[in-house]
Amino acid sequence: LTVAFSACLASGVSAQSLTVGFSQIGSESGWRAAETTVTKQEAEKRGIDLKFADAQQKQENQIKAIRGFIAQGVDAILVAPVVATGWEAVLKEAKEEEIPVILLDRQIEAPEDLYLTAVTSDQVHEGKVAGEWLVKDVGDKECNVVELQGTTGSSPAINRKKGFEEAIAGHDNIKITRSQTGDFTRTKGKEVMESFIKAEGGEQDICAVYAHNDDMAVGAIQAIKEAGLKPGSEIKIVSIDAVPDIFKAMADGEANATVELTPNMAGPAFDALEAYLNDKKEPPKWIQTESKLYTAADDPMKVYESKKDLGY
Ligand code: GZL
Repeated sequence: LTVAFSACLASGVSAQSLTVGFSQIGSESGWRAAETTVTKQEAEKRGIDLKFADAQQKQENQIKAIRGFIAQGVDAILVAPVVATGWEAVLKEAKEEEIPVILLDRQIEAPEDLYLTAVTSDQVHEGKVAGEWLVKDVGDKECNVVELQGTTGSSPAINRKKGFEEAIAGHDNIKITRSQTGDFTRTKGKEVMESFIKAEGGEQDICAVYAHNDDMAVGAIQAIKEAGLKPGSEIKIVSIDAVPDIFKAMADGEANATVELTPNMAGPAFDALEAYLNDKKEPPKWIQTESKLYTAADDPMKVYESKKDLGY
């Protein structure tokens, strides 16, 4: 047995590889698909046995999956929480079993001792960067903005709205005249934009679209074109994620700006987890990922080429 054990160590395979459960929201957007791809790659790199569960954007499915992971006795649980509330009971069950939980890409309203850390961007900042771009682009021209919100009750939807409103505050020429959830999907983004155009009329009433993610922006672009209007010029398009297709739209002159969100939340999460399990190192409660503004001036097709094979 000793020989086998030392051979195992010698081969660099960790004596006990970790088993981690991952409760993923779904595949509502290109960005979410990329996050899943990258998380599986990061687990593979570390010899982590990843148990994956897709919740089709339903919180009750996530809670069921987490209970399943606890019953399996996994070493840790990753959760991308679809909404910000309703997690305390199930996280207490994980804590009772001493199974650390790490949040990916969205925050929750719960006592911090119920999770090891949250790996997310600063979503208020993302909304602010998007708003500041529009303020600069519009100058003192009158500008009615329509807003496509993310999933109702999710931290990105709450925070990105807050940040954008902070950026346009004090610029009375810029107003959000319509705001509705498109649930982070292209289909809903298109449907809601069609209803905005019907309600508001053409470009004379809508100067810009602020979408909480690129997928809803891409849906809106389709609706604007089908209405015979020009996205990217008559109606400016600003969103968040920096998925490949928004750069294709920029190259076609149909989109204007996006704020990048890295799909690699799992790398920092697994690093923090291993430091915690191996050396009892407590990570900060928030590990913040970077945000970067891209506009049509940033060689969009080059950026598209650099991202197109990353699993979006
Ligand atoms: C934000 C993340 C959002 C993405 C969307 O951190 O939760 O969820 O911006 C995805 O594309 O649906």
